[in-house]
Amino acid sequence: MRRSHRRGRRLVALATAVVTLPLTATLSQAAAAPPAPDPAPYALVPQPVSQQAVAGAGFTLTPQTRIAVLSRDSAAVGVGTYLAQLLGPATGYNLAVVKDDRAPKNAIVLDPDGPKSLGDEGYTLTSDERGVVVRAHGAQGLFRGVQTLRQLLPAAVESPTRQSRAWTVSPAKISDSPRYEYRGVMLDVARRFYPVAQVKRYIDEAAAYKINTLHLHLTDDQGWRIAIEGMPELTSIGASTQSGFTGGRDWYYSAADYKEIVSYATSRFMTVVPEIDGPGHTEAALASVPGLNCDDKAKAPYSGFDVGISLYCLEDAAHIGNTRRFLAKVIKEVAKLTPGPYIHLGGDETPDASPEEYAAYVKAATSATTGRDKTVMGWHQLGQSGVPANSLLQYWGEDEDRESIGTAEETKSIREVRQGVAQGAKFVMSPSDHAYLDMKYEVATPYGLSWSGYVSVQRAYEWDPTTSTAKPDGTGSVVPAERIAGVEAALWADRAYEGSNGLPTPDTRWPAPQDYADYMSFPRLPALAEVGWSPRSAHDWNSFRQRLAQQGPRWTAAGIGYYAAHGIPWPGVVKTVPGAHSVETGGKALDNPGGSTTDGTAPVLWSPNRGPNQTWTFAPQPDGSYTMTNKSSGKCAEATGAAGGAVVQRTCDNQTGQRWKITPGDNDQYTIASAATGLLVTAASAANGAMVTQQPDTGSALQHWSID
Ligand code: TNX
Repeated sequence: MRRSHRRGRRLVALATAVVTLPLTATLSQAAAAPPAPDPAPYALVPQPVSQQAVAGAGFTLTPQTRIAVLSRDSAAVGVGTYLAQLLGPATGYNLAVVKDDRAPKNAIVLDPDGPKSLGDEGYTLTSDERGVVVRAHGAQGLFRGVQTLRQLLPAAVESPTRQSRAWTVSPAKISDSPRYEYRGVMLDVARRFYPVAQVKRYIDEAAAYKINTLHLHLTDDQGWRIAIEGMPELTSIGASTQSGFTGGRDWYYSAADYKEIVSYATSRFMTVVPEIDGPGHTEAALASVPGLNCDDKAKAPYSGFDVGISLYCLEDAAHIGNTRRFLAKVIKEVAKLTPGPYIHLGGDETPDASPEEYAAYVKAATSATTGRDKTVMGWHQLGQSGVPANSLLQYWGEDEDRESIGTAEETKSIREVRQGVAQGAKFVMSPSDHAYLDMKYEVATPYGLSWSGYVSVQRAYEWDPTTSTAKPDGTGSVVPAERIAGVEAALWADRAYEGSNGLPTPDTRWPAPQDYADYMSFPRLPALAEVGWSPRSAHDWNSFRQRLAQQGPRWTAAGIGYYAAHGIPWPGVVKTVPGAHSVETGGKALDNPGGSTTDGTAPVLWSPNRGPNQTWTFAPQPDGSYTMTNKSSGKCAEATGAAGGAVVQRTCDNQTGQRWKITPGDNDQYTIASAATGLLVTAASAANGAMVTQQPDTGSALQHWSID
């Protein structure tokens, strides 16, 4: 990775003579700078625990290359077959998978009899001219290692059609294992129904980044998506709606469909966690089963966009009994179809439930679950009522909750987490302001919501499970580190339509669920996958963005409609300083507060959203400097006074006080110096609201800005 940084800087420095500054090197420009010897020309996501340089050319596949599985174990042989199928379309090779071959030559060797110390998912991978060896303790570790092997091949290997080129595996020596055992992604198939084929495709996309759990949000107000024996209304009525759609006939998974999803997931070493949400988010059940309502009348099927609107009737013993019998039947059937250990019981957003009603639900749902030998999973709200000690709670609070920790006014979320911890529960971290894939990336994102802020790729990456329930300074975690089972990205689908800054109109465009999923998940799902897999010590945004950029061509080859987010040096994309940009340091953007149009207003730092008040147009001046005009105000950034003077906005006058010299540095970042004072634009801190002044060059990171 080091090389590409250096290469970028060199080229940018050369280019300062001309007015157009490339922010990233293009492939043709790269040829101009002779590359230094490169220990790791490949870019892996998630970053492995360790990788060593290996000299030499790497292993080139031929049609005769064999996939040699050093075992007769059917699961291990299955990984071999999977690998052959993965490599087949693009290479055009029909690679032979051989069992128990003891002296393989010209082979990719898969050895499932590696040391137990590798754990269930760890592996080692060595590749050189002679071949490739992936070693693990069992088939699952081989499967994870094969995902790494994929990324050592050219991006074109992901193409579904034959590409004629050499297929060389980069030389490498890798040793790897996950940080967390639970690395999940949730699909909201209740608000938008994903046909089986689209779920399978998503499983493959997620497995490529070593995600090992698929949480299916099967029921919500807008739809019930799983057939339950003996209750045909749940699907004939409850599955006839989606958010924004009515009149469906087959918007649910039959038992056979669900089994097909589960077995496909199993073949990708992924556990399916089915969620039956309650006691809220139950309008579809209430529309199907009259006795779940207090007036014993079925509700009308719901296709709207609200949350927190529904509740099972838990007011009296008779209705509690109805709910209990209903849940017992549903959970029995779901447990029967689910080989994985968990049933997710929801528990979120029940504004109208009294503590007694909520507790009645939790009691009914948890006893139905443990009665079928399944482990209870649920949103962290379940902590407010008695849950079994081995329960797994999913935390979805945000940075604001962290600010309340240890104060007299801890938020409800933090109090519920404390209760869950006291009961012995473990936790999966899905902080909504980092891990919710339905949050918009930025103001202009066509789908999604922003109630938890904008979740840029950097925000999806820059967090840590051990501090998601800690104070802002990282101390005092409410969940002890040993109770953290892992992380989960959640792709809700409330607003899976274009133009979702408002509610849909007759002209609204509805993307196929898979297009929505691709766009919202890539590149953020790989960011979250790295948070869950890679050691904390490997966590580094600059390294990640360089490696992530190299995944882009893989997604293009695979037909994944990803969002080419700003801030990532996608290969072949040339960025220039002239034009409109977000100007960022410390993960925060230069922001004209409230889009002020007043002369003298000082921009501050704020969470990036790429809205007009965070958009600055750089216009080149004859002396090589730039003016910076804010898009919301049309005013120019101006230096006031000497050292320590604020940067303010003022009506553009084209004087030197409004001209800025842009100088490239490391990591595609720049210093911005006043042409009048020579001082650098400097942020006081990386906090929201931090002042921005001019200061002498101190080398501080808060004097280095990305202009993207
Ligand atoms: C909150 S967070 C929900 C979902 C919505 C989501 C939209 C949580 C457990 N529930 O019902 O789909 O926000 O972002």
